[in-house]
Amino acid sequence: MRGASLGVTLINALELPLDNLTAHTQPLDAVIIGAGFTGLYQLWSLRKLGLRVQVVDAASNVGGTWYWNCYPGARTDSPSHIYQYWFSDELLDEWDWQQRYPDQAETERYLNYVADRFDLRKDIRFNTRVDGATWDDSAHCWTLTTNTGETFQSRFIVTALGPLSAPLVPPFKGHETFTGRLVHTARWPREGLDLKGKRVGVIGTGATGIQVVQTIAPEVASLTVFQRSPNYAVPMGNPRYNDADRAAMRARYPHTREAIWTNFVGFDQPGQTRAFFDVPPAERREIMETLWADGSLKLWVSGFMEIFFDPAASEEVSAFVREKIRARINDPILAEKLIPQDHGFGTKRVPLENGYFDAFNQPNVELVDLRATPIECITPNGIRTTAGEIALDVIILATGFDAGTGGLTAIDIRGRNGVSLREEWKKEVRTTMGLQIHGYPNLFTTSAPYAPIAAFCNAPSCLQHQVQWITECIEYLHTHGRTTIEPTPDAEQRWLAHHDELANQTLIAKTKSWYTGSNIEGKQNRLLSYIGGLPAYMAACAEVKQQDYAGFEVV
Ligand code: NA7
Repeated sequence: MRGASLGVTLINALELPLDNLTAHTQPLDAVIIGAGFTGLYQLWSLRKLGLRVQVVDAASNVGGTWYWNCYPGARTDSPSHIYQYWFSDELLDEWDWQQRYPDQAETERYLNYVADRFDLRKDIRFNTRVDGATWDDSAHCWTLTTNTGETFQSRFIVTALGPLSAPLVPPFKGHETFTGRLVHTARWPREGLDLKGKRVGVIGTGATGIQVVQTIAPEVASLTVFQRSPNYAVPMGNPRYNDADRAAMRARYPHTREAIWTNFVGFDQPGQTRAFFDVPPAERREIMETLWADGSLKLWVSGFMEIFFDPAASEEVSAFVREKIRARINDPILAEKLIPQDHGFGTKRVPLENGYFDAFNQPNVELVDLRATPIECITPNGIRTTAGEIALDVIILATGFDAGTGGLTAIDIRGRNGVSLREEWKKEVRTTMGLQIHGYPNLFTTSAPYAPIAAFCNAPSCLQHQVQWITECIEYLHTHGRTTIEPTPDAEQRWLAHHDELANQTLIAKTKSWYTGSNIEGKQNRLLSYIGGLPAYMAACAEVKQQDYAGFEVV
């Protein structure tokens, strides 16, 4: 397995040259911000090096995304056999996945199991939000401040914030006047919210809105779906697993754990090898039907790559999906409103769905097309569009996130010479491979812009690679008696130019969505995710490491 060397090299934490620290608080080797998928693995990895590590998380428990997003219907769109950790054979043997696409509760249980199994909690400070982090250039360390008043000093910071941790609450007029319950899906009450018999409005029809709508439609009195942009979605096939299924899955693990690193988006199924237009039309159709019938994201991530580059191929696949959606909706006028026409299939995140389109055939579900009748304001009784007021008891905002950057800019990060990352990123968002930022020594970022994990990757595959790279980098610094690492401006510029060159060839970069930052007013419009594929990204990262961190200043 990749990163196996981590188990054999043990650094004595006391050997680290921390003498310069003005240690009025607890001097640490590393603070990890976030106790989700990435943070837990990063803690396990750095602990293996013998480092003094503290994880800090605003939540009251582990889980990250899977802690906060406990809204009805929350579920992974990656199958369980690739939405997991690979670092422990024991864990792979012990954990029994219950279904192909685990729901939020199952994924959260898994992460809690990992935290207990590897005794991770003792190094996690819950209910503590990091508000600021300031680099001290003479002591070569960071000081982190928190909302509880506790401060930490640390040589390294690893941000494990997830790409989607800063919820977007659109500034609707009258927001505060609503007398019912208004909730964002990513801040769903942990104690639950009883929607039975209520008049509910859902704003947003991305992956989240789709999951919410299909889940609550049967139980609410009325459901009004406020749609600005229709979305493609593929029907999910979600069988429950029995022991025989799990045994077969485990038998494939050696293959799976190799396959994900060689796959463009960190899945385990290869895409089509022949060029789209080299395949005769009837056979293309047959292939699309087979991928569609799989009940997974294969049509998107294991289909024809041309959907990302070639408008003609994109149109043919999109027309195929539109036909499938049309067939699900009884009212043909409504069907046309629910079918995307302004972007190609796969140029935005494709959700899986489980009854979403059928919900609109129910008498208690109504679609409000916000392109025809935009929202004017939220009123004490509900939502007013240009067509009038709709009375509601509950408004659910499924309006998404300030992706990639929002988690980082929520923290007042001050690098060399007190320069604010938040202010710098208002001018231009810059990173080197999504792993470090010039001007911010010893700050390692995961799920940050210009790495695949910012959007276009099976998250656990890409994040595990990032954690391994960061861990090996810190190990290198120690074994070579170095205390800081920071990318040079040239290396950063080269990576950005490479990123832009690839991104600008794609239809994804030309489509409005959170992938390009265009869901946030005033945010720079640039593809967040590195689009050269996970293998190319990993090769670039490996090259940096093999060349003793070429492009990085190591002191
Ligand atoms: P998304 O995919 O960003 O979807 C947000 C939805 O909310 C989308 O339909 C937006 O319409 C809509 N939206 C956002 N702001 C407004 C306003 N002001 N008025 C009306 N509608 C609005 O977020 P999700 O949470 O669904 O998914 C994020 C990721 O989480 C997903 O891709 C998975 O990876 C997991 P728009 O399309 O902008 O017209």
